[in-house]
Amino acid sequence: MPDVIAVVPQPAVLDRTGDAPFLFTDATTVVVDGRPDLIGIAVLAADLLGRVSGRAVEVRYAEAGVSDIVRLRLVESLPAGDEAYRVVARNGRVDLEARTPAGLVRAIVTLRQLIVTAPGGVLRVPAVRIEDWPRYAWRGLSIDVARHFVTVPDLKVVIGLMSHYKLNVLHLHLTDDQGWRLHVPSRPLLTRLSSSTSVGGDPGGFYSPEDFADIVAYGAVRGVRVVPEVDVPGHVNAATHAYGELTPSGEPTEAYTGIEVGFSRLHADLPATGPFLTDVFADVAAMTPGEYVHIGGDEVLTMEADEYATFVAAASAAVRAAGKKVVGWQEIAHTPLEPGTVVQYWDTRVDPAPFVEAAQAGALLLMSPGSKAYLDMKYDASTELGLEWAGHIELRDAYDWEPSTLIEGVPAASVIGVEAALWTETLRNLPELLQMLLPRLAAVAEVAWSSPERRDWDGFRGRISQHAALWDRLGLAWYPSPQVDWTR
Ligand code: TNX
Repeated sequence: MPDVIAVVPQPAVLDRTGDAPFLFTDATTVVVDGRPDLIGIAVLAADLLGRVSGRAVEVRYAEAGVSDIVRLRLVESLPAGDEAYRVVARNGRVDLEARTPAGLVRAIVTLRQLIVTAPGGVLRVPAVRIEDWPRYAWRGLSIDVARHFVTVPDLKVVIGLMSHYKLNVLHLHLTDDQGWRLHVPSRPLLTRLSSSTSVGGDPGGFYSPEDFADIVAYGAVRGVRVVPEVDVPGHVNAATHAYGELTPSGEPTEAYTGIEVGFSRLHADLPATGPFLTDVFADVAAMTPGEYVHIGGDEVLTMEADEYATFVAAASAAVRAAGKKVVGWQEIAHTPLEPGTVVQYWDTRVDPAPFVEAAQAGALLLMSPGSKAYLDMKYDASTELGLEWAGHIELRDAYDWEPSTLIEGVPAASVIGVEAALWTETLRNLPELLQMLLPRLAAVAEVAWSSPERRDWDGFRGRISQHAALWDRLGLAWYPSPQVDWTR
């Protein structure tokens, strides 16, 4: 029986070369040139391969005397793009090549997925040649750490999973009515007074600037960058609870632990509001090495259009003044936007005209359709966790959709990518998060990475069925969708 090749997302080019397979043995060693930017990647490779193979893997800086080599190398001769990579596996050696360290991470996780346990317990990698690159530059996962806090260790597990499926953007929804989760030095009361709450009276928490830097660094090594979101001018009860000067009465609002949306708001005509926006976005931008900061902008149900537009302009100006580009939820498309602004599409029930106009004016569309990519939706009526406002999302629903034709009239070139979202009104801990993410995150990842002619449901179904063994080995919770014949 030929070895199964169960790489997810499906690579652009994958050929069986007919050589003898690479056998993973106690001698298997990662070899890399001793350059500072590559040593960290080599250590990551040794760790990831060690944990999937159950063998300790060493790192060396020369091939001499090594018999079963996993060779990491930066090369120029690859299709364009920072994340393109090549994997060539045969008896005795695997070559992992890319133009950048981020590309090498994509090669390493691919090798990890290629390892199969043959009868007798032999670990082997089929002899293949893979050349691969992403369809979209932005392949994200948004996590709501406001409704329920997600600790740094738990977030690292999620980042590892993202990296395993070649996702590259972690969008953190850091603020909402129920809690403020990032310490902002210029406004210390936000976390002092508004971080201990969560939905349903569950415990809260927040990230210190050091925690945030730790998350950013952990992601960076794994090819995942962080986009922080401070949601304004709605979803702000945590802010108005901490700073009464943001309310017309001057009195702080009560803490909120329910799950209604749309009731809280800032006020453009209060003197404290402008400085709040400027200082908060400046501080958040300063903590963010990535290009983008998200200003929220969703579900502002009690504000006139003019005042809303004033807020979007002020928040955007603060982000740009701090040297970052702006992302906002789809509602910002109703206001004038600078070219290059990213509009995150989520509610598929609305008129597409504003998105077409925004795209014509130079905005980029990020696709997070609630009915496909909202991984907090229930799988079916029997799912205990999750919400249902956008419908039920079984694995095939998360897989079978095409980003470039999702919004009629938006040109394909205006679509910057795809982002899954995980809102946490009902999700309280890591196993609950993982049950909603697995297996659907892998489906959305393939939508984002693989070109449409390489994608098909039956192929995906067959490949993903092989992944549960690793999820089990790593102790990750997952949902055994009845749409797949799982191999465990
Ligand atoms: C809509 S999507 C929201 C969130 C909720 C989510 C629940 C978006 C921009 N706003 O406030 O948590 O639905 O699925």
